[in-house]
Amino acid sequence: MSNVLRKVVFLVTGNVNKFNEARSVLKEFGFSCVMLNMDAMEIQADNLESIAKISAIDAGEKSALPVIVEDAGLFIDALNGFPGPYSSYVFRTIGIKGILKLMENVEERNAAFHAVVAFYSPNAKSPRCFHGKVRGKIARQPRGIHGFGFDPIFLPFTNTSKTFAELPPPQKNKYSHRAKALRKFARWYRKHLELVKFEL
Ligand code: ITT
Repeated sequence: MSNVLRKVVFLVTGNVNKFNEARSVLKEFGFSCVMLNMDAMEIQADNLESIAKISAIDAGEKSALPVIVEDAGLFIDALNGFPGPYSSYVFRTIGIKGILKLMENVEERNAAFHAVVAFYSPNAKSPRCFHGKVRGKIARQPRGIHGFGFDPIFLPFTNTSKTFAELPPPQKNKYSHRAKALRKFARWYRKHLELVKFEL
């Protein structure tokens, strides 16, 4: 039983797109991924790491499982990093339209997606974080049908002719912020599995 569970990563999220992206990255390392859609505490803070850590501790303690939480945001240079850690709220309120409005007549369109994966196990106690980042530009118009959130207006520098939403999921996963953070986590987790004791 426990050997099977050692191959499982519990991702706490309510976002099925995020889960699907994570699942295919973790599969590269032989891990299965289970979506834990639970009510974990989400604090409002000005950095992704604090948000991810607090959620991971809360979810790990409530579920008595080793868990990861992945928190991400879009940081736009010309807006001093806005919406950054407030991306979820901004997406739900002003959305892509609102961001494009704020960027009207702005020539400097550089931006980055950042992701932090926080791992917490009730046995290991202190959470551990892994970061991923991808730089690009904010498009003038939304384009594409894949992905989620701000993907239709993000043109990664590695492929500036296509937005993230124009790339099929395996291509976004080649160099997305989320994939980079998850790969760092997965490499570390493979080596440190003895920290995790399953009590199921
Ligand atoms: P959970 O907290 O339940 O995991 P969420 O959708 O709220 O799901 P985040 O807080 O990590 O996820 O992300 C905040 C917002 O940032 C999210 O709602 C999107 O609008 C945007 N975002 C994050 N990652 C993205 C990505 O890969 N592509 C496009 N937008 C993204």
